[in-house]
Amino acid sequence: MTPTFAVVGHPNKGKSSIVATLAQNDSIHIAMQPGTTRNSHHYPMSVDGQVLYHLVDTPGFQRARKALAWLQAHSRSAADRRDTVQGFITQHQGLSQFHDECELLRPILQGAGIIYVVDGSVPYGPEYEAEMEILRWTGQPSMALINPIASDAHVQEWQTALGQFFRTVRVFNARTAEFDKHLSLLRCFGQLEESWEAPLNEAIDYLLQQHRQRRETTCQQISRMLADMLSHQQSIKLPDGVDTEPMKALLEQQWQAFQRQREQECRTHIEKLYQHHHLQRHESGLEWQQEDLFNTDQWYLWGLSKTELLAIATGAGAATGALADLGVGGASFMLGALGGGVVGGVSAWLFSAELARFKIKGKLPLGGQQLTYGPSSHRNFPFVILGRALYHWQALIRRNHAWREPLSLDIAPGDWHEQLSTSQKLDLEKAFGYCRKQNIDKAMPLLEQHILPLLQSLDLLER
Ligand SMILES: Nc1nc2c(ncn2[C@@H]2O[C@H](COP(=O)(O)OP(=O)(O)O)[C@@H](O)[C@H]2O)c(=O)[nH]1
Ligand SMILES: [Mg+2]
Repeated sequence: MTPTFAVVGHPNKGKSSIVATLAQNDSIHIAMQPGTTRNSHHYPMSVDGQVLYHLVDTPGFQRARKALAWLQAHSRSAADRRDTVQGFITQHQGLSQFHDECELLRPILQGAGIIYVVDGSVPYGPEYEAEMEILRWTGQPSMALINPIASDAHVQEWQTALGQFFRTVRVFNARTAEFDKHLSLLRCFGQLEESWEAPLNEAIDYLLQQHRQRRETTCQQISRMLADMLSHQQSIKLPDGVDTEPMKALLEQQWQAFQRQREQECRTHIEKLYQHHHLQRHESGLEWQQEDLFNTDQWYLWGLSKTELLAIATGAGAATGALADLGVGGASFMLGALGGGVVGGVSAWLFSAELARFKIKGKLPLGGQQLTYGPSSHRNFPFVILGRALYHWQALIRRNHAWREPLSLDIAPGDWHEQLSTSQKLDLEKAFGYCRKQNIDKAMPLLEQHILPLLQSLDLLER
């Protein structure tokens, strides 16, 4: 039988949040108001169609003391307690008085392990004891989780109290716990009952494998996006003799629209890969801070300092030493240095917004002329796209499925570019060059080869 865990406790302690996080399901209802979950729901955690374990989200206890009083009045000895709980469910089936208690106890009597959830930011109180006592009467394997919702002010106190009712007590923050914490919690679940150990260990192996696979797919997606964006040209055919000048703004706009749309497509794809299906719903409120792909003033936000942007533009770090020696700091000084011929003409438009150039081809076979914009020849543009993609991915993999707020990109992009050696930068430059020449087959393996280690370096599990 697939191991099943019923997540139970007081209303509004993060039960649904824990289920959402551990089942990687962002469609589970998480509410501000207590008591909105009225029935128990099973959520399977599956990888490649194989169900690894079930989590049951339950309503909270509503009348624990009264329920316990009923149980005590109907039990003769410890030997009949489980049966008494069964009798309680049968007796109150379909009645409103103990509806929530019946809902949460039923999956437990059907064999689920008990995960009792409390909030470590509020003090312990004896009113929880009736709940824990009822759970004990079921005789099912159990553990307690302290979810520090607002703070960890009372965690210590809870640990002491819970320790008297549960053999295993863990602190687990449903919203911020990182992936390795999920795995260690699952390992803990596997310890509750002998027959659960093997399936839970298998589940952990599957999840680790899935984690690596997703990272590899992300790498392919980002590489493909880079190739598409860097190779993109926008063309328009015009009759002979027509002035091409008025068409340029339109063409440039179309080119930019393609770039934005392609980047969005990649993001959505990666979000779906990580089972964040409802992120889009929040898109109206989605604020990508400082985010404008074409605002070159902001490019340094995407993981490259201006010095580095310059260094890359002048040949993959070849000029870094020279510039450092010069003590180059501000952009104006740098432009001065450029004017002085230190790094040559290639960087003359380094800080300009000119991402690509126009070409006109006359005398087309069927007559007319063709105006083309792109591919981008800007040396920094690919590094900016890459930085933004890494940034988005980093924010995404740190996001548990219990979050309902819009994805915000408030994590600094970090020093990803510092991971790159000069030869890697040169290789990436080479790949970007293939893209610009629309030689995607040659570009892809090089891109994938160098982007995967970048993803690994941002993955907390690898640290
Ligand atoms: N900051 C924070 N809020 C949480 C956490 N867990 C739950 N919440 C919030 O607490 C409320 C109740 O959470 P929910 O999972 O629906 O609790 P349930 O009633 O026990 O299922 C919701 O507003 C959640 O957003 C947490 O770990 N951190
Ligand atoms: Mg709930």
